[in-house]
Amino acid sequence: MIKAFIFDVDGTLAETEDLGHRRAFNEAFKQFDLDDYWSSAHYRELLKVAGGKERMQHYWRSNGSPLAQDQALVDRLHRAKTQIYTELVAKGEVQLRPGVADIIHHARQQAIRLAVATTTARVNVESLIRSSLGSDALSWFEFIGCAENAANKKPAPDVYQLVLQQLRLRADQVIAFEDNCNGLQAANAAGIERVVVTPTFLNEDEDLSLAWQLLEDLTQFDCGALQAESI
Ligand code: XBP
Repeated sequence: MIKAFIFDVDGTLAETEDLGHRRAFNEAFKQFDLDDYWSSAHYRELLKVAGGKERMQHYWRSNGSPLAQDQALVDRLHRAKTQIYTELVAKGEVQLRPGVADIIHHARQQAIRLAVATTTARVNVESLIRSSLGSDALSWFEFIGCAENAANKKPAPDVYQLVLQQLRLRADQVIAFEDNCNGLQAANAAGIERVVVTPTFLNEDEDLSLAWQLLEDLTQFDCGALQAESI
């Protein structure tokens, strides 16, 4: 019987990547007088590397730029980017994807526990949940696994393992909701077989064949089937 839903954030709860993170990276580059600019097409490639700092380092490394080695600059840039991102989200510029709010409300009604498993920073998660679901919605999530508490980012299983441990649940007692291949691999590597994947335009070309359910969006997810299963 399913006891918890574990949600990825970026791309799954909301299309944060292009409208939020990419814009924030570009704005931070400007603030630091860097010429770098990431187009949507380029960002689609860069997304294969999870984590904002890791993504910038990968980008400069592949350009042969010395900035890749400058950890202090990467840290300062990432702080600026996070500030810009959370302000964008707080202004309501990023909306939940279709069906997400309904599934969360359904879970609460059915006493299905809720958690988050993401590679992004905790403040980003808090900002999105507050602005899109209301100021008390953070308390609905029993545990938030995020960049600060998982050593290795997706596709490593760390964040999912940590969430399962915190919830004291087995992998077969949860459903994970993801949007991309890194997330699907991370959940599978933690032993979670039921992974519902709802890709966005940024990752629809990825191999998502190992998804338990591959859906356009979460309006297509059948909560009724879960009830039948638990009878
Ligand atoms: C999300 C990410 C994040 C964001 C940037 O991956 O890769 O790194 O793009 O956030 P997932 P930070 O959806 O698989 O969790 O800059 O805070 O790292």
